[in-house]
Amino acid sequence: MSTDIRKLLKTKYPIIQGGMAWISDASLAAAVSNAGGLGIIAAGSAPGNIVEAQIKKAKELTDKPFGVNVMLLSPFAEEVIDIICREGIKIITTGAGNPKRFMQKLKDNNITVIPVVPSSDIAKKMEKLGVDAVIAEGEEAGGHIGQNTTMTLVPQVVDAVNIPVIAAGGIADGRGVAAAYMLGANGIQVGTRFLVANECTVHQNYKDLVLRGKSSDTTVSARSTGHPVRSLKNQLSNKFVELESTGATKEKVEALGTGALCRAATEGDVESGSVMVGQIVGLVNKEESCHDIIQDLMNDAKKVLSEVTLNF
Ligand code: TUI
Repeated sequence: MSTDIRKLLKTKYPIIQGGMAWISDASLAAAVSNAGGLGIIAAGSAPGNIVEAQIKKAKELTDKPFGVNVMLLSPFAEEVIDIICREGIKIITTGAGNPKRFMQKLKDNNITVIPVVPSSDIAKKMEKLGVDAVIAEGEEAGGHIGQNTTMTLVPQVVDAVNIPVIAAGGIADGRGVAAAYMLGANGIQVGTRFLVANECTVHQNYKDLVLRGKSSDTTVSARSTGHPVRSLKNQLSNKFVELESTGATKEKVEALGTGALCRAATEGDVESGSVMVGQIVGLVNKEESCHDIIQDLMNDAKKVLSEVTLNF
């Protein structure tokens, strides 16, 4: 399906900024929207009033549309949805669960719903719920992930559903964008590369590790909880290995993760905190504006596609 996703996103370019809890705030979201992509404020596990303040701030920073990412494991998901409706947000992405319980309210408020899906079965389930598109996110991504790679997930989701598919996980340059389109995607979501955007307010210690990190520096923790998370190897990830090898309860393993992303992202404690990044981190080595990142992604995708030669 050759849908022009820009019509659905109401953007100049077919690119969504990944919703990164504790990181994608009004500053990043507005900068991405001003640069022609769809900026996203991540609600994460924050209470409604915090998300509301970020929405109001983003409205001051941009007159372009932006969205909110609802992390469905959050105890505040329902009040965040209510604020989204009240503030007139017209597009949301969801992560870490099934948005079914909110669909009626979202549709009643004419909100475009784009859930992240880790498998083609879940993509089909989401299509039946009446979502507008899906983000097929491979396990290369940072943060909470599924078990399929982007390379295998995207074409299978494309074949499984009749709604637009946005590819995510492992995309940080024009080659990745071009590859996503070759797999049948109608658009792309980028997270890790925006971590080092000038407008991204994440702690500089976090940015420095992204700039220095290689793909083999990431690991997946907390598999035993059913909510595996990809992050950079550090003191915390070693503790997860230790704890999980003793057969600790799900509750104990989850407790180790509590507050860890906030510690890294806002306090800069990148040893005892969780530095969530995707495997493409090794390719991300330059701090620049959201405008320059988006221009580079789009222009380079066109260039590499125009230069493809199939020698067979
Ligand atoms: O949500 C993300 N990435 C995240 S959320 C997050 S905060 C967090 N911290 C600790 C534990 C859990 C979350 C950090 N990074 N990405 C989108 C995503 N969604 N990845 C995987 C999924 C997903 C998984 C299962 C979506 C749906 C699903 O099941 C739906 C169903 O029908 O059961």
